[in-house]
Amino acid sequence: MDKNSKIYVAGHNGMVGSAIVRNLESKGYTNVFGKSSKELDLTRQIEVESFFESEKPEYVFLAAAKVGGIHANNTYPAEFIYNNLMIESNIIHASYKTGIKKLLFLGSSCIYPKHCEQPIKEDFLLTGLLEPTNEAYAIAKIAGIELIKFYRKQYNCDFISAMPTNLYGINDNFDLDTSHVLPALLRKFHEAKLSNSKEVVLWGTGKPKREFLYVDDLADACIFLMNNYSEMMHVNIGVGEDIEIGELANIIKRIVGFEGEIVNDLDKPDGTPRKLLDVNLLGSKGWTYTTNLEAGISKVYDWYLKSHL
Ligand code: GFB
Repeated sequence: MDKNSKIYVAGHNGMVGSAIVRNLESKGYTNVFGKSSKELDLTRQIEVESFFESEKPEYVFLAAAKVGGIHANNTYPAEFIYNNLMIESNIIHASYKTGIKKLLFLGSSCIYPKHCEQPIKEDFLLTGLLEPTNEAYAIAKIAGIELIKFYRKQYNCDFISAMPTNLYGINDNFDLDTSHVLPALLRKFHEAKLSNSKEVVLWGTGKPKREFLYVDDLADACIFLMNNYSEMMHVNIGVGEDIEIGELANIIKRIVGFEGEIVNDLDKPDGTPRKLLDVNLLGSKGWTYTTNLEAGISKVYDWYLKSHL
């Protein structure tokens, strides 16, 4: 990408898209733009095609998606599969039709089989059954990877895919029904501290392990890939280590300064036991993360205090 290339970030108001915009602007890219969902409904093919025809972006970051935590994925599977299939199909096809220079599609580590060998290498995709709580979302994201692969194969499009591990950061969703674990726990511990509650409820056993990547690191990796990677294989993005949810809860409890107890709600699902990514492919290209988990959580908590009070 040149500093004045026309760059469209689909999903620029979300946690990932806004981090990509921040990173591009900090690197001196001057022609970065997005469209809100009110201005452009990405599930409508006609709207997306006429937007691409008139705007003619050169580079596209496909960070628009319907996303959510374990409960949202499990409760609204039709919405997760439909919206994600439509958004990615429309953008990828319109990008092909208007001949853009390059596109990066973002998936998720939940595309891999539930009982995958760990750490998970890129080529373990489609080697086993998926985790049921997020099967709808995973199938949509797998379809996105395959679209990217086959548009490259048949039409020679320079389209690539990146698979981030569990993400967190500023502009995250803090709604307790639909959020992921990290923002949910930050909010629960914070509110429990303010109200002098004796306990905070942790869903499930606390035993599953998750890998967490700060969203500004993810954005940096996406721009790195856009500038340095043009191959068929999707690329894992992560930190290369994971922790138990119970341990994560203790870290957040300490950062927030809550002094009560943590109790488990065993009626809530654990989800997949573990999904640690093998990040050697990205490492071999020369990229690694910089924000460690505690520093990242502290940044998000500072931001949360400023923006939610
Ligand atoms: O982050 P999370 O919702 O999603 O949950 P997944 C991770 C783990 O944290 C699960 C536990 O074992 C949850 O039961 N957990 C404990 C909590 N307390 C809470 C809480 O208060 N809220 C939430 N949300 N979880 C999602 C997928 O899976 O991860 C998506 O459903 C996507 O498709 C995303 O892949 C990255 O890591 O289980």
